[in-house]
Amino acid sequence: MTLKKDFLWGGAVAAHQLEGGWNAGGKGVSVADVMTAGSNGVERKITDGVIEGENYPNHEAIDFYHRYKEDIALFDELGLNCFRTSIAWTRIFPNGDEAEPNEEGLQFYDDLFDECLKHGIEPVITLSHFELPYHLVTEYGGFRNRKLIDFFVHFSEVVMNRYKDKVKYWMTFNEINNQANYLRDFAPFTNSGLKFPEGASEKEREEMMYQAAHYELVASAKVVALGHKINPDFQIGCMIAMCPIYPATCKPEDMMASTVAMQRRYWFADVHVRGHYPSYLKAYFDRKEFKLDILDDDLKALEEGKVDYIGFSYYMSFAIKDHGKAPTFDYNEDKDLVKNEYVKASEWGWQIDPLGLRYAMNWFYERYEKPLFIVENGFGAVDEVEADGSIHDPYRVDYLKAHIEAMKNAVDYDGVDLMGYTPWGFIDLVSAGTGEMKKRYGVIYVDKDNEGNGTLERSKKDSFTWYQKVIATNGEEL
Ligand code: BGP
Repeated sequence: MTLKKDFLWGGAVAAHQLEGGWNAGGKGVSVADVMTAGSNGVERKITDGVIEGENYPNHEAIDFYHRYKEDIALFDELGLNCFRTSIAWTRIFPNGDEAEPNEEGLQFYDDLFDECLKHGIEPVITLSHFELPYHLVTEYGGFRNRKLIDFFVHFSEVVMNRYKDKVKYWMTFNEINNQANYLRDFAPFTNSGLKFPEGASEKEREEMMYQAAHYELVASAKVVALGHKINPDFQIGCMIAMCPIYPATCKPEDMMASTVAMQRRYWFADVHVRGHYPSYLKAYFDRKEFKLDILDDDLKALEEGKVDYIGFSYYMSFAIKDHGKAPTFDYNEDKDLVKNEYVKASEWGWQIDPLGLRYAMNWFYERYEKPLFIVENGFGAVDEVEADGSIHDPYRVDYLKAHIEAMKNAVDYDGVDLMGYTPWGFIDLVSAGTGEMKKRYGVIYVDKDNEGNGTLERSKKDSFTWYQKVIATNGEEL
């Protein structure tokens, strides 16, 4: 048998993309709650507070907040032994900076985790999944402010203490490395809540991004060290968005461009796992003359808070071409990424590359020799509901199957230590990037459209039965 006997088979979601109940039970407003829907290439808009009449898809999402019992019964039927979700920070601390937590919010997750455990499903918890309390943005400037370290540590301490006997697997910041690619005001795919001052130059934005990233990494390390004190059995990981960047050709300059682009995106993992900044990043900070607030105590905290495992998402790969400049760390990958003619892409342009998953697993494992956990993978597509209510989604099965095969090869042939696999959005939910419902990842269908119409009723797609069999055979039958 390729995979471990206790392999974690699950599904992944994030609180703000499925719970709804955005102001229920004393919950405060998060960054995700002030983002309007986007679609057809139009980006999500960030409003300055919640505006009457705007469409905020996260406000209702798929109403998991009220339907979680029925949903968890379905997850059990699917055969999941773990369920990855996040704790919405604003349910526990509505503004993010309070001293005392909101008991109603804490109780909600107690009930949710009890329900999971009753069904033999282990919760896998992300502490921050693009859900920063909005108040921390308006009042403090998000993670540009050192104070956010303490707020995050306090929130984490409260929930880790409260759920120490119910949750064993934790992750700190979802896809912490995304911010390397989004140097614009608090983009949907980041946790930092950065709002750049008017007229800030590219260099200034970049410097602020590194500052925020540093504070997040220190906060994460402090939480890892604290979590290990709260319960030595805790397994606490990081979470990296992994899209390998191949050289477009074997031209040496392309190869170097790929190496440098990988450093620029994945240095976050170096800090999480090794507990210190890599040489190439220190050289870059010096060359750019960034004035970063990095204290000796911070460096000590990084050293003392190394993660136990590497959680990562994998959806696609990229390719990069040298454009005549010497590849340095400030190489502009946005301009230099090229289409890879050897792979197909999804309707949203995400390049489909199952072998890239095996490549990514090898990249992580060779570099760090730490257990890996694939905590997101999946295919966003438009599904058609037949007249009889059935949903045939062979494209989704093809995608997942090819990726699970690649993952098994990494375990079998390359000896990678793999803890589990939790496909993204295994129950349809709101897309983080676009705010759409029509970009579906689920093996469970949810009746709701982009405009918010629908009964919210759940039904099984063909891929449900397929994934059920995969789990039941521990990945032997694909
Ligand atoms: C990851 C995020 C998820 C999720 C997924 C799919 O980057 O961690 O929150 O949404 O991407 O992206 P999208 O929803 O834009 O299709």
